[in-house]
Amino acid sequence: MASSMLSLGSTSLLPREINKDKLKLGPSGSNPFLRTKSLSRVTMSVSVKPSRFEGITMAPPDPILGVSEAFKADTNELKLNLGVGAYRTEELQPYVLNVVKKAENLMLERGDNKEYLPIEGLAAFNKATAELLFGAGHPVIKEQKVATIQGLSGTGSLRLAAALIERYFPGAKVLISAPTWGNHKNIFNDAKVPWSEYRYYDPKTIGLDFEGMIEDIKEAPEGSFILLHGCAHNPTGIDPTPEQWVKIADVVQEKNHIPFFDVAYQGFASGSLDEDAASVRLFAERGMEFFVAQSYSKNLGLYAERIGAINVVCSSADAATRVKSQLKRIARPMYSNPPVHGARIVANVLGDATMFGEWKAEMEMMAGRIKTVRQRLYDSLVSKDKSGKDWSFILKQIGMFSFTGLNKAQSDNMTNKWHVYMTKDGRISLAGLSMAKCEYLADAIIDSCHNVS
Ligand code: PLA
Repeated sequence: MASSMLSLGSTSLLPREINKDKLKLGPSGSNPFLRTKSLSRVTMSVSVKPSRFEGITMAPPDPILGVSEAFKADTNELKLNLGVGAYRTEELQPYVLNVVKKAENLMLERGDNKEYLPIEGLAAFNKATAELLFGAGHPVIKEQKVATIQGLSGTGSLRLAAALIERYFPGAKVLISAPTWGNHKNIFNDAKVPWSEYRYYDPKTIGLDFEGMIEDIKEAPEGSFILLHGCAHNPTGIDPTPEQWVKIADVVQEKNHIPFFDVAYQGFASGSLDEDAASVRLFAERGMEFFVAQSYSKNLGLYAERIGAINVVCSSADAATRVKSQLKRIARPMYSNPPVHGARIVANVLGDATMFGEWKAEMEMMAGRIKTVRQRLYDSLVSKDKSGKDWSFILKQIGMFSFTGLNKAQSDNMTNKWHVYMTKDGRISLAGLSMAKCEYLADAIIDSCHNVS
């Protein structure tokens, strides 16, 4: 089309004369991309390559994944990427678990095919993932009350559940913690599910605002969905205590709310898969109906394989069958069926006692390394900072992240002056930190904290 509109010289046609009927690019029919110039007797029409997408403005960079893009563009050798929650070795290299390589080798040896999976995903994966969450032999599993379908990791699984909520609970609100993982809001916005926040983090105590949380959950309209981080709350690293979980379950039950767990770090918080599933299991024991999204990005290091699941615990096997059929109906027009590779890795690792043991050992190693750098960062801060500031909150936080309390200007200083890349809410991923870099990071934090307001 572009070439037919470009003509130079005295024979050129005015834009209005070209494709008059075909070009309906503006309200008046004029083509905004054609510019006409009159040079004495020569009329020249030059077309700028037309785009139908002029109305599409530039989207802002993603607050988390955009940080990795900025990091890549920085050429300074001191640079440190503490933005995305991705595990790195002490040498700051990505890590593929040995047990994952072993499972992949097995798959190659077996010559597994590349046929489509069913819409709900790999059966062996769905069975194993629900068992990992609730514990094999749990009544909800034995009585077939869980609708599990494989999702595109945690994000895709959350999105499926959000679509189910939008379709079957019109107008119901989802309550999310303030703050929460940035993408939660996008997921519910895109699914057209209304949400509001419940109090969670108290900047004064750098701890959990438990009273506020309970009050807000109590005040939410009956039958709301309450989004809870199963363990290792992102971004704060602050989890309720077991006693507080009991109270949360009490109010959720009292108000007939529907819990919606996001379990993205099972095994990464405490190092124990069972301990990290305790919150979910507490709700299951009460016979409640609820959602659980799972991810294997972090605990099995399968980030790019996009492997996770959505589980809906129902009060009967019959309800679970119906819910599952509707989840499949949502998935089919979105992506048809999920990828097989990651599902096979998880199914192999979880389904083999030896490999399962190897996985646990590697996960403990990863969780352990994060704990060690957490301690080293704390030690460096305490020994270098002469202001008397209490840094003990760093040790109290758990999981991959530390919520430093640095504000946006201070976080900008971390990046612009120190080349430390982090999210603007003050979160740093300790999984991307090495022992060798702790002192440098402490210097950057102390400078940003005391010299920038
Ligand atoms: N839920 C929470 C609470 C998360 O922190 C993340 C990932 C996910 C779900 C989804 O991960 P998945 O889709 O890969 O399974 N959060 C990361 C990455 C690690 C991200 O933002 O996508 C983060 O840096 O916060």
